Amino acid sequence: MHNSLDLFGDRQELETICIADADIRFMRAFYSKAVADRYRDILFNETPWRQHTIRVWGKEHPQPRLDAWYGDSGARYSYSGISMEPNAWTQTLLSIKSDVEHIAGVRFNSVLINLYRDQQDSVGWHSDDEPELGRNPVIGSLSLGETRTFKLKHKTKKQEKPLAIDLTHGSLLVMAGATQQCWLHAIDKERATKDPRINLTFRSIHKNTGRH
Ligand SMILES: O=C(O)CCC(=O)C(=O)O
Ligand SMILES: [Mn+2]
Repeated sequence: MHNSLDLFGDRQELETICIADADIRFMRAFYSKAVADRYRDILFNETPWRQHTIRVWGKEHPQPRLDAWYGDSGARYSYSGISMEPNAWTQTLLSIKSDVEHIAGVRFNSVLINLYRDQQDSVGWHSDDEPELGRNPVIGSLSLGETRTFKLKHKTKKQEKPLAIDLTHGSLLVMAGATQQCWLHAIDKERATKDPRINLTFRSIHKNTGRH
């Protein structure tokens, strides 16, 4: 099923986002609309979504999105004090993983899936720089459903302009090189009504350092 030609979108171009201290590529039509619709619906319905509580400045808050973590057994992962044991891969996720690996040129052993239920869900400024991801991680980020704006800002160089990329249905963003070391990213809440959006960030956890 994987290699059939109509799996992917018409414009299989990998654009380079030219910014300093980063290596970011974007493929707008990674999946065709039909395939993206199907994966969006399957993942929306079949994922065991959870809402974590995070502690910020000593106060507990429900995270403004739902998520789920999948990976090879042993690919433990933690952020903001949350430690997650991965769910076992599904056939759907293994198919998607293999497609993303084909473009990203690396193998992944885990994926964090986020569900932004509506315009009020968001993710604050951060980088994917947890120690278990190693130095200069390659992150493959697939978006399904509503378009949301992915913002980037340089951590130290004020002269580097912040950037906003619309992550459309079926698009793939690949972040590599120094991107996580030098830039922060976020998805803001919005005022206009938004349908749900699912984002999958494929990652490679270095198992020996994952001792959280
Ligand atoms: O939803 C997105 O596009 C970004 C998600 C993200 O940054 C993360 O899960 O680390
Ligand atoms: Mn991130």
